[in-house]
Amino acid sequence: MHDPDYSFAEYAFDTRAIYAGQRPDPTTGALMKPIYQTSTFEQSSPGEHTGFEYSRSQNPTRMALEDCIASLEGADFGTAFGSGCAATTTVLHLLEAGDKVVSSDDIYGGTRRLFVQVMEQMGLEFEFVDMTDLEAVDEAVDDQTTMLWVESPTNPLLKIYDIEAVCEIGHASDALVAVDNTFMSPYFQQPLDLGADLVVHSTTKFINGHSDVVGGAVATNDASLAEQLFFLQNSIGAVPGPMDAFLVLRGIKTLGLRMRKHASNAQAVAEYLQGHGKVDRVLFPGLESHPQYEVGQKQMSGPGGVVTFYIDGGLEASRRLLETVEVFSLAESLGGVESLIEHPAIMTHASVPPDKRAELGITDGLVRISVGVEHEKDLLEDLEKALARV
Ligand code: P1T
Repeated sequence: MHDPDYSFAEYAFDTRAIYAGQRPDPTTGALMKPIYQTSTFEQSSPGEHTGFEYSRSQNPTRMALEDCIASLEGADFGTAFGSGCAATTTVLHLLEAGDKVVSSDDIYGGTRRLFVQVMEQMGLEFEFVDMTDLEAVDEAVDDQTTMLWVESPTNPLLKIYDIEAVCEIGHASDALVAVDNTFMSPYFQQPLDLGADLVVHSTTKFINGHSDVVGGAVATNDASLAEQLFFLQNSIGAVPGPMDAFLVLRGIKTLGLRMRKHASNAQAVAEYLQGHGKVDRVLFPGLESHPQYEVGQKQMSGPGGVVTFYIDGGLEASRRLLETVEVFSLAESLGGVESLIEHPAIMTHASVPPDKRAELGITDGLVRISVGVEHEKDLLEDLEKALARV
């Protein structure tokens, strides 16, 4: 039922974002994909149906979204989920008890929690390595390793890993490589082109872009992996509803426009912060001072919209800043049109044990900003006013 002929493969990204997977409704000509808000579909005789039986298995609105995301990632197959964590959970079910996953050390706190507090209980083993050190990755991969989990750039420290090199290491041991591409969106990075087997998204972030849906997605070019994913998607059942699928489809239409603005605003914010006396260090892929700047230039076509920095004065200073900003909202999440600011140690990465946080550098002075698409001047003035009161 998925329609590869409607991938608009020959068109540019911005065009695909608007049309891919979205054939006009054959009944009415409706340009926008209808919200097929139904749990089930009528059959003419037992087992004889239109290709749609039950909305956990197939839903036309969800499938349009899946085809659109696949097209943007340069993938043949897409699957959508009820959250980024649901997408990750489903991917991990490709593995079996006894398998080992070698994962980036700095990852979204909820992903680490899922790995260590849920999946380890089910017999998977995880080893976390700093993937900027390719020798360490090579050493960690052993006979038991069946998957490498790569988040790049990482959340919250924005470390950039050489995806092509990590894929080579994984594939030399016949391990699958899954890349969480949430921070870049397919607009700035396409991991399948770099050799990854699976690309995973929290569509809650840039892909939807309007902070009104929680969702996830997985895309692949491998037909046998896709078949397993469709089986697991239906069997586990962590699917998004039709309304959420519709909203993400609507958000996606402006993905390119938004990413360009996120990136230019974030560049301005990062450069401003880098020159500020109360800021110790800024981490942003668009700054030449970023330790993996060259790797980023090689595999990403833009820096994204997230900026992380260390403020002088620890928790007292970061708390003051977070309480004082007015245009920025103090909230978890990222990738929406509105600028958000948050404290990883207390908020998004609270579930990471304190010793691991300290090891990684997720300290009390660390602040993460998701730069929205407001006017640049208002964002810089807001930060200036708030930093003056720190
Ligand atoms: O929240 P959910 O849609 O389930 O997505 C989980 C997830 C997966 N991968 C990355 C890189 C993420 O950043 C997230 C969610 N992150 C946040 C909520 C956050 O504020 O960092």
